[in-house]
Amino acid sequence: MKEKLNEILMAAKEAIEKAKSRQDAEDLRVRFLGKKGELTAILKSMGSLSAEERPLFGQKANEVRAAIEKALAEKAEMLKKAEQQLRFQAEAVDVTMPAEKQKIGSLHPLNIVLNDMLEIFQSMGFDVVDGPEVETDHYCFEQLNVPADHPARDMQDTFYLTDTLLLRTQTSAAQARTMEVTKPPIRMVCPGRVFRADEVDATHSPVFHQLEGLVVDKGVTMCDLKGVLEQFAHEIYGPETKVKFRPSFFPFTEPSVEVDVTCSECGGKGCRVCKGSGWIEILGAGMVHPNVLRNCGIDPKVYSGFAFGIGLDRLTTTRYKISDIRLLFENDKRFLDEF
Ligand code: 2NM
Repeated sequence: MKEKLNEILMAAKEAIEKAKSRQDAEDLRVRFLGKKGELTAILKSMGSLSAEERPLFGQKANEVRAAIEKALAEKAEMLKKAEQQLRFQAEAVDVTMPAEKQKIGSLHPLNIVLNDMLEIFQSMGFDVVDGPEVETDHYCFEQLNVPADHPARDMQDTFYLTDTLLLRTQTSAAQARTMEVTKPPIRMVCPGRVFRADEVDATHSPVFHQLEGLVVDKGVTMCDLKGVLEQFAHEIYGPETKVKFRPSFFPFTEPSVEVDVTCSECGGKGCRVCKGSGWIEILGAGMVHPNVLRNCGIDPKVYSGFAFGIGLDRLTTTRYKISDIRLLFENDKRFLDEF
């Protein structure tokens, strides 16, 4: 029977050695030490032993039980440490790994172009002025010498909110407001959204962007206009760019001009972008009409001025080779991410 006890101890030690999980260890505890376990079974057969043998056997059985318990406890501790080790490895954070790239916003292409333009004009001493997008026909048309029967005032072309309120068709409405309350010299640019009832296609949008400029002072001439706008064109398109002034007509200026620059795509040779002409129209300008100055309370006999209007949208689409103006307004993240 003593041998039997030794066999149980050996078998238990071997099995415990091989246990791979805490559940395995628990199963072994039941198998060897449980109520129906092997050690209990053999203790139950103690009755067949003699009175001398019994205490010896009992002592030996207790030693075996203690040894198995100790082996199980040690194994359990080992398995717990191993499991912990695995968990630590799985949860480990490598603080030397490069961080995930932070996504920071970028400027909309229109704002990149606008910032460039504002910097150029601010460096020439222009103030930047804001105005309301909802305007009156008084400031948008009357003060700017646009006659009542002018097609621009038609319902077909302008978004009217009421008889007299409308979405501004040009930012110069804000300049009329400034002229009314400011004694010259005035040097200002007005950037902003403007609205016209256009059909939408790849080159037209009912919402677009302008930057209009105005200079009023004593003795301002067409030479000043040419100098400022040539400087602007050279800074935007490069110093080798040629600039051409063509006679034109606007109700708010007299004389009026349109300004072309040599095509930045082909350098003036003629290509698809400039439709073979070698030139691209970039802005309209002129000497402020005496009626406009007078309407706004400035004496045209004392003061003169020049003004200009530049579209931002075409400048932006040609600079970044954007094929469709609608991309500027759709807020498609894939498009915006390219800037
Ligand atoms: C243009 C073309 C020519 C213009 C006129 C004025 C103001 F306020 F002085 F009357 N501001 N901007 C103007 C002149 C705008 O856009 C193509």
